Amino acid sequence: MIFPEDFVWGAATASYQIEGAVKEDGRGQSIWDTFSHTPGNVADGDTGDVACDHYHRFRDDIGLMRELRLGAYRFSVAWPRIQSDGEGSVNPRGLAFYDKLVDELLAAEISPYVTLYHWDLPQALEDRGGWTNRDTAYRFADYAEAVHAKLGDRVSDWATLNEPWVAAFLGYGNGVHAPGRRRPADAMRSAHHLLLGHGLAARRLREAGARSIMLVVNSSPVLTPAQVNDPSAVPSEADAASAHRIHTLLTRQFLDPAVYGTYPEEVLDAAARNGGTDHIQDGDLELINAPIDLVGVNYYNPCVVESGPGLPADAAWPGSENVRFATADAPTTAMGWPIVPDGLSRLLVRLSQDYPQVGLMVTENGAAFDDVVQDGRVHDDERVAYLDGHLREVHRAIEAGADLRGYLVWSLLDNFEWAEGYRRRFGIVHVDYATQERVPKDSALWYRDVIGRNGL
Ligand code: IFM
Repeated sequence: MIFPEDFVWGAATASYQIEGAVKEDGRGQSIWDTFSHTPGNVADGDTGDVACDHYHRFRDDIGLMRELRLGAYRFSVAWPRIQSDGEGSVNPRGLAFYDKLVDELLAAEISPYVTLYHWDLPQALEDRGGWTNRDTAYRFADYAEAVHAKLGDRVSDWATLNEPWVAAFLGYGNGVHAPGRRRPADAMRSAHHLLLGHGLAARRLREAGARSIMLVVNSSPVLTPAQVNDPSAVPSEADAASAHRIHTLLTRQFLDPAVYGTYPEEVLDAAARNGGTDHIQDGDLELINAPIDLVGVNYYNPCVVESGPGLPADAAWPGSENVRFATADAPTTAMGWPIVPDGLSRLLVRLSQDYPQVGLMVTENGAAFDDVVQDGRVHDDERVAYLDGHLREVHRAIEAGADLRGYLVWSLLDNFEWAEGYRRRFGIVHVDYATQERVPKDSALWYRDVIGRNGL
């Protein structure tokens, strides 16, 4: 299975999950600092204070990337390093870190893919309402422009937001993520303001000459239990309606406005029944509909649902009345997430049909397992099988016509897995948090060979 000649192979990380150095060089506080330091929010009381200490070890980490033959590295910029309070003057010491990172990557012939927002909102903005406040979208656009002004001469590939569904609905809906708010109405407002921030930032980036701009979403095919192992299974009308509704809330809520400048009716209806739609102002959809080049797809597992008459909406899913979230008949990762590799090809083919005017890139895919170091090696056969299975489906989607530009594994390093802390290891490189020693797992060596062959 050989991939297209210019197919991009790489790995992804995010600032708060790996950098540490939370008080260095003028970095302000983020909502994840506040949230993780609040007892009860994160497993084992873990925080990102030190994480993988990548802020100090990035040169060695790039050395590892080079050994693994990565062609691309997707990282995120910590907004509070650039503007400690989320607005106003730009902190040159914060920018200097990313400046060095980019130079070092380019020297190693690795293309930088910069994500501007991977959830570490400056706390000062949260204190003024966070993403429920329309003004945050405008502050985000200013920040995006400032980062582009520093890095844009060397970085061509930009992502505005990572997984706005997670930021809005886990952050403001069920409170599992920072800032830990639990109001469906806040989640709906936040989702809209995140999209507005995306559109405003995308326009500024384009005006400043960015070559490629993408929006990264967490997307999944939404299946009924029978469809998990049998794509041809025909669901009942009620189950199909539930699947359609969840697909709309998860994926179309973000991609329809970004790509077509429209909201699906179900989304407007969910907003109307959760706080109202006043926050959606005339002209917003035109702003959100800024031209983008790519949609970044983060895929881990399918979403499995069936209908359940009279069920109340899930806190993370306003608008999901009458839907029951079900389990898939499939093996699971250490996160308890079902492993369904062909969910990825089903998803990519569908997205390429629904949004044919944009290209696609798998910007995250990977799995957590309970890895152990034995005699200096990590034999993570399950992860190799997971990645192998999913890459076959990526290839299948390309053959089926999806305009798929690349694949980035999540993640380069074991890291701070949000509310799960450090106990969940997603890396292809093992990190010993006591010593900061890095050990490439068998999956990393396997991936290096896949990249070398440009195929499986
Ligand atoms: O670790 C996260 C990442 O930050 C966003 N996408 C999903 C990953 C695994 O949960």
